[in-house]
Formats: sequence, structure tokens, C-alpha cells
Amino acid sequence: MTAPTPAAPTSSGAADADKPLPVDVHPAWLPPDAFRAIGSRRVHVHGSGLLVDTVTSEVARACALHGGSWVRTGDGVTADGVTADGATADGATADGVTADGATADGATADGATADGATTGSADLVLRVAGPGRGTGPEGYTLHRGGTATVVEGHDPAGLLYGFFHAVQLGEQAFGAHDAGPQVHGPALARRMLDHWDNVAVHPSMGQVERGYAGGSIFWRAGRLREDLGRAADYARLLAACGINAVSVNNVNVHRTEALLLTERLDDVVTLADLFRPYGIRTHLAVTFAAPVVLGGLPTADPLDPAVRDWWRRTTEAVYARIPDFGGYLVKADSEGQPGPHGYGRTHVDGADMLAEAVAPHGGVVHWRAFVYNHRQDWRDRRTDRANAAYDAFTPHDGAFHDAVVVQVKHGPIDFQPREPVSPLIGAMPRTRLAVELQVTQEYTGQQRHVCYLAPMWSQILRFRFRGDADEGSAVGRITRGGGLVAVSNVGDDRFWTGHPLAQANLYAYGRLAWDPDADPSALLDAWAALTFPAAGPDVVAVLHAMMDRSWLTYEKYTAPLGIGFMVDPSGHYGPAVDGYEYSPWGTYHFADRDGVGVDRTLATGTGFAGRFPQPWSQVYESLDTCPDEVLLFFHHVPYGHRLQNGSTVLQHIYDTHFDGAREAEELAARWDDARVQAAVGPDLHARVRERLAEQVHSAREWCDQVNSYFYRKSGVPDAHGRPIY
Ligand code: GCV
Repeated sequence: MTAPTPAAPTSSGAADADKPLPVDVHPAWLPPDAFRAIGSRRVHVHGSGLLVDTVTSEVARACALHGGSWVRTGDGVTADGVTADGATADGATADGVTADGATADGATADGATADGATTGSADLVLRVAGPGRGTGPEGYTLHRGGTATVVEGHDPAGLLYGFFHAVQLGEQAFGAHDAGPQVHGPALARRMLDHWDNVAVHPSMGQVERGYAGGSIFWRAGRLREDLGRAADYARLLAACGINAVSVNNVNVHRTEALLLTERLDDVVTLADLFRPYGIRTHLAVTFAAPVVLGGLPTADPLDPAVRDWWRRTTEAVYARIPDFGGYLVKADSEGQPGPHGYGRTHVDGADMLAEAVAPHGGVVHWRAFVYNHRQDWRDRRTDRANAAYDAFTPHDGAFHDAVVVQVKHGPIDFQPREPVSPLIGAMPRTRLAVELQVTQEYTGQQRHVCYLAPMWSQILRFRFRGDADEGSAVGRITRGGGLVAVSNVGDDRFWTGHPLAQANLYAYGRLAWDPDADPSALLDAWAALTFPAAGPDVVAVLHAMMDRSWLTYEKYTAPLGIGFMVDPSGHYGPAVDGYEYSPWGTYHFADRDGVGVDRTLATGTGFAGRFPQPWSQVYESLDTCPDEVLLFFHHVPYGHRLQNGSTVLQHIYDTHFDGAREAEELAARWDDARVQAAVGPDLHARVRERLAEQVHSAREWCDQVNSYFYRKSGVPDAHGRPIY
């Protein structure tokens, strides 16, 4: 799939030609068929600017594919592309369209006026209407009424998102009249993906850190890729699910990657040019040590005037080349990355220095809160990694510059399949916060296992820090200040994500960032309808049966009851129950012959439960009320402790592991269905089948290792006498 770089109609009225899709790259949620409903109709685009050009280009491509016609008016330009009458397939006609907004015969094509005031005979009108009508930035209205469906963008970005909404609706966009214009707009202003892509192949982390889908679509072996067609296609896919910001390099900024800020800025300019037509701003991860490693200064002390001046000048140079540059992303004083602590300064000192450099240009600094002691003594039970970010950042609430967004991982540890929500998110009311999710499946099966993560993210976004009655304390509300961020899961794999069903995670993430209250099951429907247009209700039902609860299946056969980190330390795939137990990383389960879990209570433990406001502090503190799924995160209990579900901890571990392994087998059996194969195509079907075989194998390994471990520790057999080793 290769998207054209959208361009304004030229003086001959032509929009950019569509390029044929290379057959070997899967089109994800934008296959040609997804554009059938629009592309087979008469479409009128009205408005001006780059993003309206993009919409025009998309419409032209759709009409070229499906035989419809289009007209573009606005800003003194009129162009049309009536393919049905034998005109050129690239959406441009040779029928005498002039650059002055009128056709040669003095009337605009298709009955529309040059100012777009009438809809003429169009079936779909896409126009920029400007503010008003209840929309906000990037918003739009969609109205199925009269003879035409009308999408009106608040601004060109709104038109782009409205267009993709109409694509997603397909024929429904042209169905029965609705009650009136529906107003749509993003709940969160910044909807971002971070790439942990390295420019140079890292000796242990490779081209993409925690990447499970091949190489990077941006970088290859130390250089910007020559063929950036995939990056352009990616921009298009992202716009179609609502993403508007991308950071293009790993937060662990190594030597080569550091250079992107200065001598290799051209590469960033090139990527920004690819993203811009799809309404996506480009961000860059930078090293805090840049003044030293790039600028030759003796220090990176944020209070040193020469350092501040270096950042100011360097940032000016970036904006001179990329006027809409999004800003910097910084992992500082974290897992060995340099930061202000090295100079005796605070996070505020460091982040504000960068904010002062980007703010005059409209940029932001994403300052990550993933800060903890990764050289902990495992013998020391008082130090708790779960407390680290909370303790490091809450004293600074209200102190950060307005252009700083503190970026907080959703859980207090590190993207485990189950963690409580990070209490830091609820404890910084005077700071702009972004919540960070992980679409790449580092700890959730590495895109070898089916694991639809939207239900987990939805649960996080709906979590209310001050209880059910306080809607304003929901994570999805709090994050309005800074937006939602996630680590991307794509690579140069021809299915984009290694496991083709992992595409759904990327799509759903974008949609949840647009609307944190969206229903994960409805998002799966939307994704499936776009991605597999040939899938009837029976096949969609199979996808639901496989994916809706796949996160819970994964949880069942891996680490139990929220304890986390029983994963192989070398690659974070597969079981190693004690893999981290005697390590410096601060992730322990403390299993012994009597029990398991971490005491994080205020009364007798590390006090983590007390970092939550009421009611959660009390809910988590008490064994009687702590939810089963996070019990071992908060409490160290005997194996015989009875869960709220009535089972003992040990029997629950046995049961869930056997169940999980069996459910993995059921997934594989469901996929083996001729109707599914027909709907998704043999190629994709084969790839998923291959991954499912590995999932079944891996789930069995997890089940047997975890069960055997606890049986050997406790000496207590399974109540049902199933095989344990
Ligand atoms: C980019 C985890 C991952 C690291 C990652 C880090 C982070 O520890 O395993 O690969 O580094 O999180 O979020 O910075």
C-alpha cells in the first residue's frame, strides 16, 4: 500500500495520482474496499489548505478505484475528477478546468458553486465550515439528511477526521436520514504514538526496542530508510484512527539517535513532511546530555546559562526547519539515561529548561515519570518500585512550566498484564499529565499471542480515583491536560504488527485516545468491518469470541493475581518465575513455602496502598475488599487464603493456569474455520494460525512452569488431580 503525498490541485486541476498497492503489504484498516461507499458516489470537497488537499487526494483515490466522481472547490481552486465518463483514473479530468475556480464554461462542475455554498447534486459534501456549530478544534459534524450526507469540519483537521469517519461508516454514511448534525470531536487534544525505534541497530535491543514486527519503518542500519512508502502509509492509517502526534525515535537515546536533533535533523524534516499531510505533528526523543554530547559543553546542568542558551538556539534551529514540530520527549534519570539529578537539580529544573526552549514555538516537552531505582537490593523489602514515580513527582505538582507534560505509565511498575492504575495519575491536579500505554506487546505476548488490549485500556481510562460518583476523577478525564501516549507496535512486517490481529490494538488505541469512553467491543467491530470487508456476522462473531477476552486469557496463564514479572528477563517472553526474584530491578513476588505476594499496605508493608485517595486506599489496604485480580500486588498472603471468588489463592493459580492454557487451544480451534479463512484471505489466515500454534505451546509452558513452581514451593496438590510436574 503506498499512499500518494497529497497535493493541491495543480493549474490543470489534477490531484496526485493514486499509486497501485504493492500486493505484499497488508492494507490494515484501509483496504480498497473500505472506500467503496464513498468512492462510488458523487463527492464535493470544499475548503483550502494542506489537509483539505489530503481529503481531496483520498476522495480522488477512492473515486478512481470505485468509479465515482468528485469536485473540489474553495480558495480559488476548482477541480474535478469524474471518472465515470472516461476521465483519467487519477481523479483529474482534462475537461478544461481552470485554476480560477470555474470550469471553462463558466460553471463549476457537478452543480456546486465555487464557494461551496450549495451541495449541488453531490451525495457527500465534505467542507470546512469553520468554528461554530458546537464543534471544537479537530471536530466536525456529520449529517445524513436531505439528498446528501454532509461532513463539516471545524477546521481542515476536523474535515480529515470527518472524512475517515464517513469511510468507517461505509454504506451507513448514506443510509436513513438522521435527526440532525451529530457533533464529533476528540476528548483529548494530543493523541500520540511513541516509537522506540533506533536509528542504528542496538547490540541487544536491535532496530526497534521491544519491537515485535520486524525492522523500523523509519530507520534501517544507521540511516533513514530510502523507501519511506510505509511511513507515508502509516501516517494515513494513523489519521484514520485519530492519532495526531508521533515521536520517531527511542526514548533510550543512544549516540546515533542523539544526532537527530542537530546534524541529522534533515531526517526528522523528511519524516515531518510525511506526517504533516495527515495532521500528525512530529516529536523527537532527545538526550538530556545533548549539550555535552552534541554541543561540546562541559555540562548539561539545566541551571547553567550556557546550557539553557544551547537548548534555546538548538530548538530555534529545529523550528526553522519544522515550524509545526511537536516538541521533545525525555527519559531522564531513568534506567541509566542522564538527567538533572546528575547535576543536583530537580525534574522541574530539567523539564522547564526544555519547556522554555519549545514554548515560544508552540511545542511541548513530554517528561517521563518512569523513574525508579533499577539497582535495588532485592534483600531490602522496604524499598518499593511501585512508590518511586509517585514519590519523585508529587512534590513538584504545580511547579512545572505549562509546556511540560508529565508522561506517566498507566501502572506503577511497567506495563504488566495487570497492575493497579498508577496513583501518580490522580495526584498531580495542577500538572498537565499524559498517560502512557503500551501497544507493543512487550509483556503481553509479543505479538505472538492474541491479546486484544482495548478492554484493559478502557478499564484504566474509566478508573475513577475518587470513586464511582466522581466522573471528573476518571483517568480519561485527567489525561485531557496532556493527552494519551502509547508505544507503537508496528514494524516493517508486511502485516505491520507481526500478528495480524494485533493491528486491532493500534486501531483501538487511536479510537480510545479520541474517545476514552469508547466501547472496546464496538471498536473491534469497527476495526473488523474496515479490515475484513468480506467478513459476515458469523466471522465477526468468531473474531469477538477470540479477541474480546483474550487479555484475560493471557492473564490467566501468566503471572497470577496481579503479581507480575514472572517473565524471562532476557527478552520478556515466556515464563521464568524466579527470573527477576534476586535481581536489582525491584520486581519481586516473594513466594516461599507458605505464601506469595508483596505487602504494600500502609499498616505493615511499603505503604503503596496509602498513595491512593479514598476510597481506593482503603479498598486496597484491606484483605476483605482488595479486588482478587490485584490481591498479590497489595498483599502477601498464605496459599490457603480465600479469595473473594471463594477459591484459595493456590487453587486459583492452578485453575486459572489450566483454564488459560485450554482457552489458548480454543482460540486456535476457532481460527480453523473455512469461513474465517475465506473472509481474511489465506495469507493472513496462515500467519495467524502459525502464531496461534506458538501461543498454544507458550501457554502450556507458562501453565506447567507456574503450577509446578507453586506446587513445589507449597507441597499442596491440585484439588482436581491434574498433572503438575
Ligand atoms: C525504552 C521497560 C522496557 C524498556 C523501556 C523502558 C521504558 O523497562 O523493558 O525497554 O525502554 O521500559 O519505558 O523506558
